[in-house]
Amino acid sequence: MTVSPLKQPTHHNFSNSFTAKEAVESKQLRSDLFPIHRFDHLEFYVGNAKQAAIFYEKCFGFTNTAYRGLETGSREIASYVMEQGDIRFVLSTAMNPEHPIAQSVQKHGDAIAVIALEVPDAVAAYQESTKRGAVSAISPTDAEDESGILRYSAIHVYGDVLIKFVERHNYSGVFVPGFQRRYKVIANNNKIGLKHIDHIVGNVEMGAMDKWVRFFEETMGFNVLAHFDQKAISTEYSALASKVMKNGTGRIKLPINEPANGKCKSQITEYLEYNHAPGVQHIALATDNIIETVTKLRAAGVEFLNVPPSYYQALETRIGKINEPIDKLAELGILVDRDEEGYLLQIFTQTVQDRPTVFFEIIERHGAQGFGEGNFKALFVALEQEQARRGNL
Ligand code: TYF
Ligand code: FE
Repeated sequence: MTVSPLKQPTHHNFSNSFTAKEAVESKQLRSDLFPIHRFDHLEFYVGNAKQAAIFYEKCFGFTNTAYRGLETGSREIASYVMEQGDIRFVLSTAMNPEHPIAQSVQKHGDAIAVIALEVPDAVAAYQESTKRGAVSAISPTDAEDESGILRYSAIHVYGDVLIKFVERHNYSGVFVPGFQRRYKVIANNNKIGLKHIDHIVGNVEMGAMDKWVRFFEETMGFNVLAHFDQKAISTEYSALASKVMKNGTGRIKLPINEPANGKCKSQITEYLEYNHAPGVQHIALATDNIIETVTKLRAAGVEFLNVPPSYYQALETRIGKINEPIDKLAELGILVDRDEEGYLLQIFTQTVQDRPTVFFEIIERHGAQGFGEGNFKALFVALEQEQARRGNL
């Protein structure tokens, strides 16, 4: 495999420390500055990728499709590509303490390091975003092997997270150059039914949300799809404000949360304290049969947030009639919300590492394009109970 840089970065403004004033730019830029096909993958930096791969395989139903490590000539990094439906997670770990992945794990614990987007043109995505102020992380680079050329580039987003642009139309290999195919089908791992990434939520410091809203508007051409202010989603409960950014096609949805002042310590503040930086808080994975998916996840040992039984007594008054077995939803702890366009079913896992940082949402949409606003109160009460159990309220 050969790797060659294509071009040097241009000027930049959107560092993690720029001020609001520096970020202000004209709003005429807010339309697709460059197309994005889909989420390409999410890369996790972890302490033990071999064991994490087994967790995502046995508990979440992913299949390990590609690998790099000592056996394949990768001396510094081991990585496992885990796939299910259109979802691709890459679990990476370092072989020595100076490696940036080891440094990341020391600071954040296991965490999401890269949000990779598949684009038709990784040079254009890089140039369009950096010339509007995105900070360069990786200038356009070609990686080549016998399966073709994969082109990529990356910019910095909140915390230590990168947004990577991956152009793969000239590449036919299993993942990217340097990886070997490793297709293992495990009898019980292909029926969980997770289909695609619905949204990926970032937590930023108090007061920083609007800066990152402008980052997505100005450097990536995203728009605000929805916003939830402090009053709407908090008061006595774990307080936060949230704005949902989406790209032109609406397929890429990246909400941003910031802590707000409430009676107790915000759940976002708790995240920031343990992640020691802003970063990715939750990944929503879509299924078209949430009852089956959650039944299997629970059977495999995945733990979810518990909502009080009273939630289900009040349900039909709140959302009206839906064609779902309410008793089954109650048994599994699945939440329901409705908006003008339809309804959605959702549930949240407990955090998936020792630090109270990253967790998953499982979501099934029936028309509704929202995020479960009607569930925020019940959800935040449940989250607050978990915070209390950790002594962090
Ligand atoms: O993505 C969302 O907005 C919903 C609700 O800390 C939510 O999944 C928002 C904040 C939070 C947990 C869930
Ligand atoms: Fe969500």
